Amino acid sequence: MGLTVTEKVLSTHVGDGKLEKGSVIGLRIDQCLTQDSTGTMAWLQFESLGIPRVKCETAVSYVDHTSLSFKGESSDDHLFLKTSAQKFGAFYSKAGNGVCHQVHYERFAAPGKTLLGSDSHTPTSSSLGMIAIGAGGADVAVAMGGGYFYMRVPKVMKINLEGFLRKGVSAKDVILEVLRRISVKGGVGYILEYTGPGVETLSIPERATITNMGAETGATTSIFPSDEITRDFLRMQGREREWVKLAADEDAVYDSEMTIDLSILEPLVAMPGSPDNIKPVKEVEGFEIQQVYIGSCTNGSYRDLSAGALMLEGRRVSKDIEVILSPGSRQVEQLLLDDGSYNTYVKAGVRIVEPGCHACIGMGYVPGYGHHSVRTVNRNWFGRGGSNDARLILSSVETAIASAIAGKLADPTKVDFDDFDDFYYEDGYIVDDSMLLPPVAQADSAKIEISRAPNIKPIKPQLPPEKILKGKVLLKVGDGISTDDILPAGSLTQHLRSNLPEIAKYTYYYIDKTFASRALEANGGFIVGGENYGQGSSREHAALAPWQLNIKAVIAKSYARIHKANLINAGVIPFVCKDDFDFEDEISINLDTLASGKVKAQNVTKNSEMVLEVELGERDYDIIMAGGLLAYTRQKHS
Ligand code: MIC
Ligand code: SF4
Repeated sequence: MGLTVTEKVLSTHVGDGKLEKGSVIGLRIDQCLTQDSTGTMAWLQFESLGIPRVKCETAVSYVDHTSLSFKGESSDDHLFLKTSAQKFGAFYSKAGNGVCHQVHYERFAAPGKTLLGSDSHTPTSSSLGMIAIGAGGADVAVAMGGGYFYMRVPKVMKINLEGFLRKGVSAKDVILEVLRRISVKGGVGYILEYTGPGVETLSIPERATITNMGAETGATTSIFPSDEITRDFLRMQGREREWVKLAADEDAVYDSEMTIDLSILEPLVAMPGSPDNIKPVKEVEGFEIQQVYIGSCTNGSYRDLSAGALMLEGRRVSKDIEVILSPGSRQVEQLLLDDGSYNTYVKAGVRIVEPGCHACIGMGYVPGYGHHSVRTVNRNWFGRGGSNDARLILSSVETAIASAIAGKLADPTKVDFDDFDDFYYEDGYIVDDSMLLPPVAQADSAKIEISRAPNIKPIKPQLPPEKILKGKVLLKVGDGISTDDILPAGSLTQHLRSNLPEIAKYTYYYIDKTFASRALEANGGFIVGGENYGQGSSREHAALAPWQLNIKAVIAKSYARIHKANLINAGVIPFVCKDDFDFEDEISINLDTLASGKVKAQNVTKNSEMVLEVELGERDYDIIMAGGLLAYTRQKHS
């Protein structure tokens, strides 16, 4: 039986367990990435493991989410990250060098390798035929220390691409079409593997847009084969020697399958509220907007931004709205400067900000009350753009630029513009790694002192759970709660990512401002949730903050993969129960039978009994019983 690309990469990296669908494996990780808002926790956790130097082939610590340092605490975080990278043997990508995923696929991603990153959009690098997975900081810390990454072997969904994209329709429309078909839950438990004749019509940046936003389907990751296009891209980055060919065998077997005919795709947008709230642009054409934001790890590439400049050639953006551009990386910025695209943007009236996450994570350019912003980013939950009252519409760069010109939602297929042609194809891209500091040699790293400003607080000890968990339902929420709902991002909290006691005060801030103080007062209790609890960002703060507030367990209908792992790593038990609990119900849960995956619980208020389930592997159970991943890892190595 032939193999999929997924199986080919996984099979060369299984260190523990058997590569069988549904069973738990320990995966060897070649590369790790962290970024500033999850990275401080990841590096604090790495440090507490007591390992003197990273053991994976390559570790990179990026600064991108807080690169503009709205608060001094962020500058302190950057220095902590820089000195930690120097102490422990990692690369350090300075503020302004770009968004982690864009820089990583330009400078490090390599076919056939594995990458674990403390950011949910880590799959961006899978565009080059690697298995790149997003995880919580604790898992990344363990992988940096040479430990395996444990996961259940996912199923593989074949996405067969046929035909080629028409002008004005782009890779973003492909992933929006996938989301339209399978929703924000449809990828859970899967790796999405792209194949078919349409693959060779897509450049690496286009593939990266697709694997980036595959995260929004809940998939473990997405992957493209490694072909001549991959080789060309690596050659243009001066890294051709890292190329290997990877393709699925003719008789490879997939668990499910869909076909997308690129030729008949039309421009799509995700209307406010969820990345799967998809509408064809032609149905919402003329919709009033106040802002357009172009950039992010989804659409910040040279291909996208230079295509945007071609559309703006000889035109101006509407004077009724604001239009902002942020390139994905310093390399993209240099290419746009070099080929004259930057000039076009400035002349057209576009405001430009350095490469980074910015508006995507609510750090600046926060829209006003009820304002609509068309963005080329990947997420549009309420609250995501830094305000609960802003309304975000997700689109391709082409749709965003057409809308910027019109001053309202507009169809890019109606704009006449020149075809994108990669100006750098023959000679290669401008490669300047001067903002990417290489690891310090081991002999010198011993002298480096990690810089720790007062805002950087150590993590409190993880303690084993009591035999019986008692407390009240302190919060009851519905389906699709995202980690942005649990712990909002943006300027409200971004500077507090290294200070759990402080950031925990913002837990469920937009949903119930009293939650954090009530939890602290009650010395813990439970959260009751619905389906796909914890979808979205890998932010482990969304698990660590409730833990900091002494929440002992969550009882939900189902969980998103990364958040469930983060809860276990924090020692908070992710129970599943279809029964309903009411706010303030007093609950008592007996953990005696936890290892069996079923425990008895009493609803003391309603005088009823029920069974709570929890899907835990053997290692997960041991982690919970130790009080969390760090306590477990330390116990194991002592
Ligand atoms: C996001 O896009 O939600 C983030 C911000 O990049 C997060 C990480 C974080 O919370 O810092 C992610 O995607 O994991
Ligand atoms: Fe940054 Fe936005 Fe990408 Fe997250 S999704 S890494 S915030 S650009």
